[in-house]
Amino acid sequence: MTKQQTGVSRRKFAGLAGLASAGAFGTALTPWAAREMDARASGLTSQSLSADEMDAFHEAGVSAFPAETRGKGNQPLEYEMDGDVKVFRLTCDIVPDWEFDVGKTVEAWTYNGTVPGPEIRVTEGDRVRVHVKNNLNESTAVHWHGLIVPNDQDGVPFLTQPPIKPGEEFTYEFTALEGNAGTHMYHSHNNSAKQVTMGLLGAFTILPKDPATRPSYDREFLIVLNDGPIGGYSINGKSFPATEPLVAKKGERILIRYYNEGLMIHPMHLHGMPQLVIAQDGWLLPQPYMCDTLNIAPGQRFEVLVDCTEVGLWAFHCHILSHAEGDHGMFGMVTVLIVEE
Ligand SMILES: [Cu+2]
Repeated sequence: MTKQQTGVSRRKFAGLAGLASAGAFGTALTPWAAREMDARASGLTSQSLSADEMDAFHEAGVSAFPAETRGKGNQPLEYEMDGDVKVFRLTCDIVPDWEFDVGKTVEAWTYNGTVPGPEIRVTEGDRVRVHVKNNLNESTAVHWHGLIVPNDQDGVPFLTQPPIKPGEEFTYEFTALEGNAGTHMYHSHNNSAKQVTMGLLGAFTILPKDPATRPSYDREFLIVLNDGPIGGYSINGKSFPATEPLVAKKGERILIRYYNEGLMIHPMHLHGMPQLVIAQDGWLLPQPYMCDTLNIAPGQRFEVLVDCTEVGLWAFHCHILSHAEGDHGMFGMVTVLIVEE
């Protein structure tokens, strides 16, 4: 199995999509972003746009995909060994200009400067220690969502621990229990409707000690959903066309790990090939099932396998359509599965 792929360039995507010559996009991005922002600022609606103007906005968005932006979440969090303990460090930091779409920035509350925060990845049986430093101007705490931990490590202020006040540090320590493998997450559990949606969230993966206990795959992708103040409807902290495509080769089996860190449900619809749902909230299903649209509620995680049998550019989006497309084209929870020959 391999870790998440590196991105496909905008130039390459334009070529695959049969859009105007790839070279034309070398300078298209900034004018597109400017035009898009002007249009929204001036309140243009479909009533005031001609069909050609609407088409131009839609084409421009796809042409800009995958648009490059500053900052990338889900990067593996490095650790140090202290004896047999894996020691991680998280710092809660405010980033004043998280770029969720081209030229569009917003204040984000982050772990280690990105949304989502870095991915913590351990193996069943690992002893884990996480130092959390709070550089926010309000208290926080970290909850290990989906992990079976001792009660005093569960991260709920006043219920299981004192809050981590501004400037303070708190250390969590627990064992990733055998049997608790799967797709989990970590996030703030203090003033959480604000702190989580502002960006204090991340993926926590527990790999099985024995790989044979879970289905195998060729590549994997993380899709962290959010619907708060960080750019609205987002995938991995970005809004289309700044989302990343999933890129696979024909014949490969990919694993998609979903996480809903938002406040709304998001039915994620993949064109072209079915999703085989194998796990919910980390737990392997006794009977995997096929679907093309998987509804994901806040707090839920799912693992699905997709057999990439069909070559092409397959739209992949939330099917609450107002989370994905408007008069000015696709935005928000939209990406593309690219299956290459
Ligand atoms: Cu949605």
